Amino acid sequence: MEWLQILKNTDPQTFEAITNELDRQRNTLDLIPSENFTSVAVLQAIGSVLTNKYSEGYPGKRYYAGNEFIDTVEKLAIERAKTLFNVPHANVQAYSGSPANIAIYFAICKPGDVIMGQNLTDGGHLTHGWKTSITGQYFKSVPYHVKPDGYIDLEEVRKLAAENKPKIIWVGATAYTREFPFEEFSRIADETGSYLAADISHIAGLVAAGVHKSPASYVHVIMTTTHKTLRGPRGAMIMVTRKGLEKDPELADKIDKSVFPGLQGGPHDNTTAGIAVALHESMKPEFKEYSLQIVKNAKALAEELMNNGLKLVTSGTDNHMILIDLTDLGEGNGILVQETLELCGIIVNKNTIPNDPSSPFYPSGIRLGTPAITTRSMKENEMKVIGNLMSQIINEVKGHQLPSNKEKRQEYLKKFKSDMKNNQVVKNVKNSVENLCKQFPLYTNL
Ligand code: DSN
Repeated sequence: MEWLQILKNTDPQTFEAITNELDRQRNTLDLIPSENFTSVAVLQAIGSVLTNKYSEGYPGKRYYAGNEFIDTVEKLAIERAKTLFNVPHANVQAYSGSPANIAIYFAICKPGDVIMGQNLTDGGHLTHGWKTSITGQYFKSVPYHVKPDGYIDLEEVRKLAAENKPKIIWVGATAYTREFPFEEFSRIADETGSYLAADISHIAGLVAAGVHKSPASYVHVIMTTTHKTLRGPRGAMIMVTRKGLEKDPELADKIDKSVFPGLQGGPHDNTTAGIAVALHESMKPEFKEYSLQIVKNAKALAEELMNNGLKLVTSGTDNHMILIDLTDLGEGNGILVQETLELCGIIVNKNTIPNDPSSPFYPSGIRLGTPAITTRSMKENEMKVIGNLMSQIINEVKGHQLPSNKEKRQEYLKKFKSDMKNNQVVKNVKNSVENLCKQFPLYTNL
């Protein structure tokens, strides 16, 4: 940890927390599909002196002096985004995915307009119109759903769009394991005159590498975060397509004005530099190999879980993600599986499944994915091992049930975790995970 020596001396407490987190990342299996490990080059860019600068405005049009080199960095990020995603306009300043989506609404919609997105419990994102999000309160949200087989119900999308004439339709989700049907959505949006926005936060790396179909020729605007499969720093980009500029030649300008001065002040220039570096990395042939392997790994892991008798939403995956339907274990038991896996060093997140009989906080599913473990160079053989270890743990959770009385849940969970810590299968799996992590070391150059 030579790179943090100065921090160690000035603030030992923060230093210790950071080094503990590094150890945690090294010694556990990160299966959260929205997480990844950036390169050290990206870490250097985001830890650079660019954090010191204010640069409200855009390259060549700033409100402060001294932005010569910031302009260079932002232009690099913009040009790389345009090339990689084949779009005529990119804004790289949004602080993260949710504010970027709000900026898109601010550019296109007025309060009270009808918006359509994939329902949250069907895999959609909060900012696509869920009731607790500002987007579900300032707009009239008409959500669409998935069919019993877990695939998006395109007939329902067409029917709801025809009836409600939404201003904007979202295609993209946070918990969807199949290719997004951009072309079909584009026909529907064209029929109703709606703007079509693709939220490709989860799959951006796959799209950049040509491993998932690109939405660029089908939608008007694309939003992506930069830290998931794209493997950059925490941030976001909003891109306007040729189709978007045909629909509204001022759309690019409206998006830029919506981000600044509409919603944000100065961009985080160190993050912009990290995005530029990540985009540069994702143009390399190795990134295509990496992205192909993410999908191969997800398919291999899905196969192993199903071979062990587990039920997956859509019975498999096309991308980096897998959703396990745990309803056979009883309602709301996603948390029991998440907590037990964490005791073994396998990090996943509890998630709703379509038609979840329980709630988003105590859902009946588990969401997992392969971007981070693929960054560690794991391949299909390791997926078999991991799928088998996970299945053993899920088997151990069988027979346990989260109380339906909400007040009893915290106490139950405490006792459940302390019992599971002493479970022999949990101990064995923990050992296997530690061994696997040692074989695939992380950040060896830090
Ligand atoms: N939190 C992100 C995810 O995990 O998918 C979405 O905002």
